[in-house]
Amino acid sequence: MPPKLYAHPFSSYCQKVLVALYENETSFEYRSLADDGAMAELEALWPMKRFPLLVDAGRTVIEASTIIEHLQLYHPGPVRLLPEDAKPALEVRMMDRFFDNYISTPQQKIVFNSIRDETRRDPQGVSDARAMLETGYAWLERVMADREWAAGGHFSLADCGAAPFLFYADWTHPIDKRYTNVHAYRERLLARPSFARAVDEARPYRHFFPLGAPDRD
Ligand SMILES: N[C@@H](CCC(=O)N[C@@H](CS)C(=O)NCC(=O)O)C(=O)O
Repeated sequence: MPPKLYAHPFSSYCQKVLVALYENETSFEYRSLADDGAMAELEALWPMKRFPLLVDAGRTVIEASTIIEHLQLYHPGPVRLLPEDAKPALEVRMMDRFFDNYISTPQQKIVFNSIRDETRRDPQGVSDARAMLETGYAWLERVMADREWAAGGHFSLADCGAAPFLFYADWTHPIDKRYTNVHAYRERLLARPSFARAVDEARPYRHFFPLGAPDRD
């Protein structure tokens, strides 16, 4: 039985895993959370109701990064998303944490704030999130000065997350034009067939973007 992925095509964390699956053309059952009943199934498996979630041979795997590591262990393909050697793998994991904690987390904070009732909004939290994104962009600009991919010279787990997170971060808090290395990296990610496919699959849902999706990728 192929692994079963609970995911929504418009979700950044789900796209992170979809990129990994598409990189290796891994067979899987796509249980779309846009379909009736799928959310209830997800909740029965994982009361946090966060997605993506993978079910594979009786194991329930949570968290996008762990799912990608699981896929590499149990369904390896030609593209190694984590180096075999522990030292370069550590660099990949470090960059993966950077994109989760310092790009995606503040980006989501701004979006979630915007869908709250006006009386429950958090202007200080949003201002802190914008400052974190600015600091993150500036740091990444220096890191990407001599890199094609986030870590180790090859497309990796870190790029799987960077792709959707920089995609939505630029919609939410535009990356300044002076960050040319970050823009060039975002473009390379958009041109990668695995992510281009995830972006295409999510196009029908763009009207859901709470801040209003711009008329561009
Ligand atoms: N730490 C989780 C985060 C997953 C996450 O936040 N997913 C969002 C969709 S992009 C979600 O589940 N949102 C629904 C909610 O917050 O209730 C991971 O790495 O997989």
